[in-house]
Amino acid sequence: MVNLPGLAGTPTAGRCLVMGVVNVTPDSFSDGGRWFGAADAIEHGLRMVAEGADIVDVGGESTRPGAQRVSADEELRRVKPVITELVGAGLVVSVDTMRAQVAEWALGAGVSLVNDVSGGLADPYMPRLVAKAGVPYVVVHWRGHSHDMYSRAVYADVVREVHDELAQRVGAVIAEGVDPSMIVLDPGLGFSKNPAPVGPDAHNWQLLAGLPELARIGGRDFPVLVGASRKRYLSRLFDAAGGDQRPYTENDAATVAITALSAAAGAWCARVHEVPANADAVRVAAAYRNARP
Ligand code: PMM
Repeated sequence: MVNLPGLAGTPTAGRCLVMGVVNVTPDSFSDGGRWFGAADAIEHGLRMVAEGADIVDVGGESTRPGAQRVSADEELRRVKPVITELVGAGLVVSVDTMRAQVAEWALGAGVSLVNDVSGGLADPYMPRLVAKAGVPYVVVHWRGHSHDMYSRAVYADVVREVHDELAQRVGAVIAEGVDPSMIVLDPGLGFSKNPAPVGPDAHNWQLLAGLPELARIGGRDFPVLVGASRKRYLSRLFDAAGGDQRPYTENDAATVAITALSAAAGAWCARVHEVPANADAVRVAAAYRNARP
């Protein structure tokens, strides 16, 4: 994997970056409703940066399993005041959206990168727009919208298939004009992945273990963003009965462990809900990497 490149518009820290999540949604699985009001969301973003986040990721559409889509107007209504204020405060802000219309507004407002969980599949206008803006583009592995994504969690070899599908997306977005040096790859943990903790269907775990392989496409090592925070596969790991009972908010310590492992493996950025311990973890991983022969 790439050793921490400085992508245009994002901080170069010599370590894995920390992206703090601001979901301006009433229904995200991980923090639904907590930051739905603009004032709360703005305060949350500012606090995360004070706690050590390098980037703040603002999204107005929930992608939790089973979620139905909101309109573009509603998505814009949610994110506009938050992005405006956070960019105005001098933060490095990314917009988490699958819609070119929302990304276009956000780019005009000064966001530094576009985080598209569909990797350009949900809106065919997105890659060209991002190419024109010349900002980093987070291309996430995705097989379809959230309302029925678990039906698509079928893989014979998840690392190879996610790699190959990401390679297709990389080819497609480059064909639309995106500069390869602006592409960040993301395995899309939880998106059409089985949350099983062990066995052949432990897709999220296999992807985490295979990050360096995933990132190498066409002889090039792309930077990788890992969005592991609080997700359902973590709950499943700790639920002895194999169900899904542990609340997402109790997965923060496990998230920190994943951040440390991913950062030690060379990840470019970790997207998290609770910043302080993850900000420590990326520094621990950097010291560990620097000490290696
Ligand atoms: N996951 C969610 C939303 N946005 N963006 C990227 N790049 N990677 C992810 O894994 C990702 C994402 C869903 O989680 P949330 O509801 O906690 O934001």
